Amino acid sequence: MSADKRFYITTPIYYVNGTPHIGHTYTSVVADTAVRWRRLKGHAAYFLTGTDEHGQKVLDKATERGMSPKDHCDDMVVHWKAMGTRFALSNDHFVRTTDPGHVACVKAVLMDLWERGEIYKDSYTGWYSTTAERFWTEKDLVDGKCPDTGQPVTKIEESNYFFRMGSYGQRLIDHIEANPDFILPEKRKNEVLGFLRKGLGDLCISRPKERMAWGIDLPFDTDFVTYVWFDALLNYLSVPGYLPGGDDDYLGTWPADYHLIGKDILTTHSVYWITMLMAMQVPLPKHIYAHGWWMSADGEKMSKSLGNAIDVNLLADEYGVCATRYFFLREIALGADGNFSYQGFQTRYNADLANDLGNLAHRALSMTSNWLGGLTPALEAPGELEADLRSVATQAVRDYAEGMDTLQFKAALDALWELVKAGNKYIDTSAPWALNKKGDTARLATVMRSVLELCNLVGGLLLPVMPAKMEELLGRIGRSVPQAEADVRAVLADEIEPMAALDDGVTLDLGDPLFPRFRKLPEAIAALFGEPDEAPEQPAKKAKAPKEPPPPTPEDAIGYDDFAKVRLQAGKILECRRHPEADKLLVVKVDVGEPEPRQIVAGVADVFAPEQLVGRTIVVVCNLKPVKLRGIWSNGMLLAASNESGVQDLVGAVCDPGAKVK
Ligand code: ME8
Repeated sequence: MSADKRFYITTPIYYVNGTPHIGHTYTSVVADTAVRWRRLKGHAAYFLTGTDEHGQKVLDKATERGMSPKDHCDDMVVHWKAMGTRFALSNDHFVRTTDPGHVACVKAVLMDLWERGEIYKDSYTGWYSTTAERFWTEKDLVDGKCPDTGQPVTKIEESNYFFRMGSYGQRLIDHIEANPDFILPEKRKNEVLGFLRKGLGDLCISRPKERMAWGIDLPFDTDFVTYVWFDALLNYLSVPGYLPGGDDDYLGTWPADYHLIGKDILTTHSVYWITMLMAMQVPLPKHIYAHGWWMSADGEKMSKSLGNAIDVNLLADEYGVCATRYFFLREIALGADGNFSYQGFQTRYNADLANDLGNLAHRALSMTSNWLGGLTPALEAPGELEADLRSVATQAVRDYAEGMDTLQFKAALDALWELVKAGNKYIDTSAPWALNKKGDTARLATVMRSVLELCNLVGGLLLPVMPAKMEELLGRIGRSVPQAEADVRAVLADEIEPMAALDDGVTLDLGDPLFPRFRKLPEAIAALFGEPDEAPEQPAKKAKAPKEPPPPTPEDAIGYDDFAKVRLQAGKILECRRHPEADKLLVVKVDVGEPEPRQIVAGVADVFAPEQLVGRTIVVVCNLKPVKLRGIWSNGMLLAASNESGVQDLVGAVCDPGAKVK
């Protein structure tokens, strides 16, 4: 396989001092989608994940549980492997840093660097942070505490071994500057450059056993164990089979295309790891991609102690694994932070999966079953509408592929959803129900065939994102996964046009809707808050268009020009608190796509507690004159749905803040 068809992606290896949470699942799902996409394209793609089992944090947890560190790790690793099974992770290997092969590699690297003078012994006085597992100098401390974790530090004087990291500072700066996409996104690159330009010191890579003995012995001094990061980072090379002085077999996989990490571990990867590789004289990885953090709906860091942690297994139980994977990838661009709310999750689920994609599939299957005997019809009379749909598909495939290749999953899915929406619009415009009534079977067959082709194309393209659900969709239209993958490859290689893959006369399987709509939060989730229902769904639109007579004009009718004066925009609620002077009012901060959020005072405190609104995307009247309401400025108005008994819900939107509502 040529080098440009090889792909190697890694996740961080996770500490086994706790069980997996939303952040870990997120990183892993992102990496899994990237690797599945490469495999779909026919590349030899390798995906590595695993657990980081040495060091102080893990030792502390084992001690707390009254277990030996290894027994503790063996017990905890089960949860991490279970996350993989649950979320359909297709990793080629699961590494544990206690694996003998990994330990042997770490020792060999240390010995080689020691023999070549890259490691030296020195005595050192510094402030040690147990929580960050590193030393700080006096000037690094913030109010006498660890600048990273805010926890107390202890002054320690001891002999240790150091890696000559500082001698690679300039080379690292040069490399980053010469390779602008080495550290992504760009703002992370700038952070690393800023850090490096302050001057780079050497790295303490040992811990005396008398202080912390849970780690890999230094091969040249067994009174010490290896610093956990020096050990852990090497997993990316120990698994491909790297050994200093050995043959170059590991180059079948290495260099990694992407080290996918959270922004919290940028320095260890882009500085420690890269300078280690420079000293080891090993080629550097192609990209380090730091993604953002999932925060709670009100923008707090999630933690079990704050009670705002999200149980991803609950999401998977209630909405499905595939929907959870889809949400992660579509909701935020890779690199950005995201605020998680269950309501926001469900809104996206209903809009994108139940409505857009689910409807497309259900309409294709049910109309073909009802009117064409449930067999894939022939493309009998293609015309302009089909040509238009095909050109939308061509563009969407191009944009989707570009996004998937570069880990821009949100952009990729945005592009594909243009096609899904175009497919639904095509059905509306073609009106197959009218064709059926007229007995125009040739046109009806053409329309249904086109929509089924679209389902095949979209289903194949989405396999990396929602593997099980898309397999189900493809099965319904009589297509196997390998067939759909071959179709995608043929389209990407311009061997066939999009939407020209299916065979005539294949039996379809209607089945239940793929993504059933949720009218209210599932009970198990609502129970977390004691929470309200979603706004009731509008009755389904009748398929049949109304007959001609003009609708009655309301007495208070306005022309379009008047309506156009009202500037309606989508807005995301960032903060919400009670008005200090009025029981019925809430003070809301809304992102409407402007540089600063707007403050709006809204009379909905009877219906909503402030925390229920944070994270929701709503419709805002943006050109109302600001007014002061009980002493607080209100700059705009939220649209709410009401009946005689008062406000029922806010009018929601599923789009980015700032989008015009017309
Ligand atoms: O740092 N949002 O392990 P770790 C998004 N063992 N991602 C999050 C997150 C959040 N709220 N919280 C955690 C370690 N993550 C080391 C790594 S690698 C050689 C050693 C994800 O268990 C994110 O990917 O603390 C982050 O980098 C990783 O979990 C940290 O996992």
